[in-house]
Amino acid sequence: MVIGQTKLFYHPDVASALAKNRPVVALESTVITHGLPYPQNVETARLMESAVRETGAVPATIAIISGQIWIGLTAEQIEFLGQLPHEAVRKCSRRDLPLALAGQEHGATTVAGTMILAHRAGISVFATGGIGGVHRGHPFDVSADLEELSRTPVTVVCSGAKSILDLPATCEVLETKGVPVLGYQTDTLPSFFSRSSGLPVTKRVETAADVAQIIRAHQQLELENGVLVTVPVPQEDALPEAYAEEVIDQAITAADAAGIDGPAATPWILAKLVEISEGRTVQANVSLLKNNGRTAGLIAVALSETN
Ligand code: PSU
Ligand code: MN
Repeated sequence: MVIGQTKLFYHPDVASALAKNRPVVALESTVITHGLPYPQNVETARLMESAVRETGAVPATIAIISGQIWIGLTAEQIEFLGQLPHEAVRKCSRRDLPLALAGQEHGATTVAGTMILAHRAGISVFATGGIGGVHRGHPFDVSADLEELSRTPVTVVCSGAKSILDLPATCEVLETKGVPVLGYQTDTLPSFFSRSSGLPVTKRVETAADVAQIIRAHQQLELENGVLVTVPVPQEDALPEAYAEEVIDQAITAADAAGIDGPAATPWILAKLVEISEGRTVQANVSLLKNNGRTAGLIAVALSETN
């Protein structure tokens, strides 16, 4: 039997950075194919990669193209994925990866899928927008992202989770699963479009070097779980809390009325939010993605300096 022989295909810049132990930041691809509308999705992926590069780290956007796992995409590959209709790309969490490979399909990796492949590639820092969690009103719809955070040692830099989720329940699950939730210059968990959910984080940190020290201690303990770093959306692009709550309520009510659940729920609600807010949610989304790319870059650089 052949085990552990899946080939990873690397962008040359990523291969060379990894070979030299230079800092690399993984980026997910579901946000490109299922999270934002075209062409903002492609533009945002590009801006996020630039934000990582400006810190001195190398970005590695992860996706599956025709059944091949790519660690780092070219601009052409990002454009190709970004233009595909949702239905042409499998949204890949842990359970979906073998299906995409065996079927030689195109696959976009979620937070869970990206963590698995980043870890295989030897990348320990990953930036995204928001993680999945426990869905509001659907306590048994728990994202595979939470399970992955409990079993794969990658640091995920994000802006918390959207309040399309039950945030207190999501925090409880993270605690049970042993995932430290660090607040980057904040005492409270950010709620994606807004800077605070009011819920406390496990520990506030001030700098990338502080985060790097915690990651290093975590590695020395050989803990198998992940670490979550939460960064509030930049002030100037945050949506007023009451407004964010209002559009989210409307989107969830519409999803429930339409009978949408399972993996389709998050992309459906995100698209509905863009529609209801007439695009206002997109500006906040793009802004926090760039900022998280930059923060993850700073953390990866600080981590490489603690070697
Ligand atoms: N939250 C967002 N934007 C996204 C996602 C979550 O604000 O694009 C995506 C991420 O890829 C995340 C996934 O990992 O949705 C979670 O989906 P599910 O709830 O089906 O696990
Ligand atoms: Mn879900």
